[in-house]
Amino acid sequence: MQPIIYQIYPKSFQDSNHDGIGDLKGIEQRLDYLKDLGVTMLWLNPIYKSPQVDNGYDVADYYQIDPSFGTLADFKALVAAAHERGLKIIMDFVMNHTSDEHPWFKEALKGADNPYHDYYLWQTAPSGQLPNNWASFFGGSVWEPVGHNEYYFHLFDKRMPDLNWHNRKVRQEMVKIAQYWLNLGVDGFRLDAFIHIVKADFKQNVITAKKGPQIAEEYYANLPLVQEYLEEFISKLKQQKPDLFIIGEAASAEVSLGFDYTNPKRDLCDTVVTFRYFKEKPSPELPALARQTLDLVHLKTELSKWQQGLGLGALPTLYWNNHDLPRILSRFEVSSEAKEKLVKSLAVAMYLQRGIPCIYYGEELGLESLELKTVEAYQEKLELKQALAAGYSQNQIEAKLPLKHKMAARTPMPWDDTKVHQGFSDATPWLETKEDAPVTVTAQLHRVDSCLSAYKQLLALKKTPLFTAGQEIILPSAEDLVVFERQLNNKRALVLANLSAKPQVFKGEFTPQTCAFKNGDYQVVEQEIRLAAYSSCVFINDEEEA
Ligand code: TEU
Ligand code: CA
Repeated sequence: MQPIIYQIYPKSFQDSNHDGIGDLKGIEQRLDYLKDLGVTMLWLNPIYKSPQVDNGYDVADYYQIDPSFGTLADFKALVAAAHERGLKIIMDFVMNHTSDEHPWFKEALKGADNPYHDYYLWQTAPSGQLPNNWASFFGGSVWEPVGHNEYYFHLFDKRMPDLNWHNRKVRQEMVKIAQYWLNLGVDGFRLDAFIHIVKADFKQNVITAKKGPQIAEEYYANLPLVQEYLEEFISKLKQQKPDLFIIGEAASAEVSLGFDYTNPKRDLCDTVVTFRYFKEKPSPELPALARQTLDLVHLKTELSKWQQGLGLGALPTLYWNNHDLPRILSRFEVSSEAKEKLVKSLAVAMYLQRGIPCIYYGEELGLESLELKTVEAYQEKLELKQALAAGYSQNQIEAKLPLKHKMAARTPMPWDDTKVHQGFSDATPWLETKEDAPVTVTAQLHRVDSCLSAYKQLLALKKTPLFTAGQEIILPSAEDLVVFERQLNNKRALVLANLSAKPQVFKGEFTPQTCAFKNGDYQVVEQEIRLAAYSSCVFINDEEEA
């Protein structure tokens, strides 16, 4: 199965009950829009019952929908309505940790003799010391004290204790939860942070002269046993639903691990999301404030490694955005006139490659990271403090935050420029921006040259055999130019995208025939294709007819 995934951040997609929070009924109301866009699978960020310390990644009850999103009946209705339209639904599966409000953890806190104690990870340490110097991804130590020199382990927020996957009961519970949702009709899962479910021996410290806790993924990411537990988990689910779709979040995975996690000979992921595609160019600014400019050479190298390095049958994930990254447009210094052209060229450069597109809500409009109404809304206290300490003024910080912060990429979907809050809700949205988004669905829907129209055309092209099953050959090109060929039997496509403000030239042996997609301007002069700033085009040759 080769889906085209659309990622919905449920809080920000569509509110249906006037509380400013997106919900399941709201998503259901927008299914026709999604069908029309041409995507085939919806991934919902977590909607389980949760105190929302980390926007739902802190699950208090895996069997319930959080009341802010609706009810189980709403969920069933959504699945049915999606399936009626041929759209599949996958859920975010949070398997590395629970909320501290989960009943298992509340029981576990009662003491070492409680049967749930071993569902989590514990260590003791002499007074005034920590069990080791490993750092949490959310800042500070991974260890949180609970009295009597006892500590529990948390890789993310301290209110998100990590589960003990060595405990067979934990593994069984996780299978049971996934089976429950499969019974309700879901088509698969996005496995959250699965690479972290196994940790090294806690007795090991990171060797460093630096003081304080240190991030050290070698102790808590991609350890060999992860694959074993993953296979056990997925093989059990496949017994129930053989065509289940699994997309694993493998942020730090290199392509060789990508190969292992998607090995079609085993019951593992269908595809994984690596964060390695995107690298920032160095900047003199404090990291918390710098624009995350894209290193395109690095991106092209990584993409070609993933194209070549995955086993036969496994496909890379193709994406520009997700809820943990600044929106892609905010990584470019681009004039407002050129933005739409760039958005389309980015889509050409990524989604026509061999692999599984994963489109983040709003990107089809060219939505950017937006400035939030209050600094607190960024939820990044640590970096804010660092920036203030480094002498930046509050104003400087506020102006720069949207360039970097994930919360600025989670703003409400702009549906309608004629309605209050752009049609997202008639109440104040849970996350407020300083200004309305400069793009909306209604403004783009009937414009043939809008970003939205280009996405529709490109997704239709993507569904043709050449772009689904065709081989991919990445061609050498100038730094800001992406050029590749797709081949299937006698059909060939040449895809070119200029991601810069400068004109670019490609020299090749390809004789362009049919232009299947054009954005901006190009000229073919003998063996050269000249592309204007931010322009892109797709040529298709059918050699039988040539
Ligand atoms: O993100 C996890 C994630 O990106 C890390 O696992 C990553 O491996 C780490 O930062 C090192 O590179 C997921 C969700 O996408 C995120 O929104 C959640 O906050 C997080 O898990 C916790 O559930
Ligand atoms: Ca609502």
